[in-house]
Amino acid sequence: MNSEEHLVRYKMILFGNAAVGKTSLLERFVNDKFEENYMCTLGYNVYEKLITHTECTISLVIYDIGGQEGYRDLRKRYAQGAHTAFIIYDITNQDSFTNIIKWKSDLIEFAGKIPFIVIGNKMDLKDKKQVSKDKALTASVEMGALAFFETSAKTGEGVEDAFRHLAIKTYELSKT
Ligand SMILES: Nc1nc2c(ncn2[C@@H]2O[C@H](COP(=O)(O)OP(=O)(O)OP(=O)(O)O)[C@@H](O)[C@H]2O)c(=O)[nH]1
Ligand SMILES: [Mg+2]
Repeated sequence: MNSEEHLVRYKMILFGNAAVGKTSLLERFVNDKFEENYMCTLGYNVYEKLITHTECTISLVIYDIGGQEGYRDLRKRYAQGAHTAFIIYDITNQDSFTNIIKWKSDLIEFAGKIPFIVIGNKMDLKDKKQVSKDKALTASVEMGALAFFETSAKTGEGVEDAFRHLAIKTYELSKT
């Protein structure tokens, strides 16, 4: 069987504080674009991207929901039935890192115990870095994340790797 014949579809959600770069990561990954001006996501948007793996093609259907507190009910609704997730912070914003614990508990409450990866975004802003890689890696392991990646939606560094890693790991876990 070749990979096109075997299509697997996963619903993915992105959790993290407002302005950490959820929409920017998706725009880079799906459309290879980057926008400097911040436009907070009003409600939600849905993206789809195919990932080719040796055994199958994985379709990621990705829900990008605004990170503001007021969207909690919307997040709860759209997180239902999700198979996999990113929990994202901004490496230049300590508060966004402190909150990843809260995002993980929302994830479990809304979607159950699904696989997730922790992402430290905006790695291009090295001069403004507030959260060390070591600290974030330790926290990710303690939280039970599948992996930890630093990314830049601006330069594209790490973005493709992070999405691919999550999609393939989610597929491998579904076989066990
Ligand atoms: N330098 C830099 N800026 C980034 C990066 N990712 C996002 N930004 C900027 O950060 C701001 C917020 O990005 P968004 O992608 O809108 O953030 P969001 O998490 O979707 O925010 P909400 O929709 O409000 O939840 C924008 O001004 C982006 O240009 C990055 O990797 N590097
Ligand atoms: Mg957004």
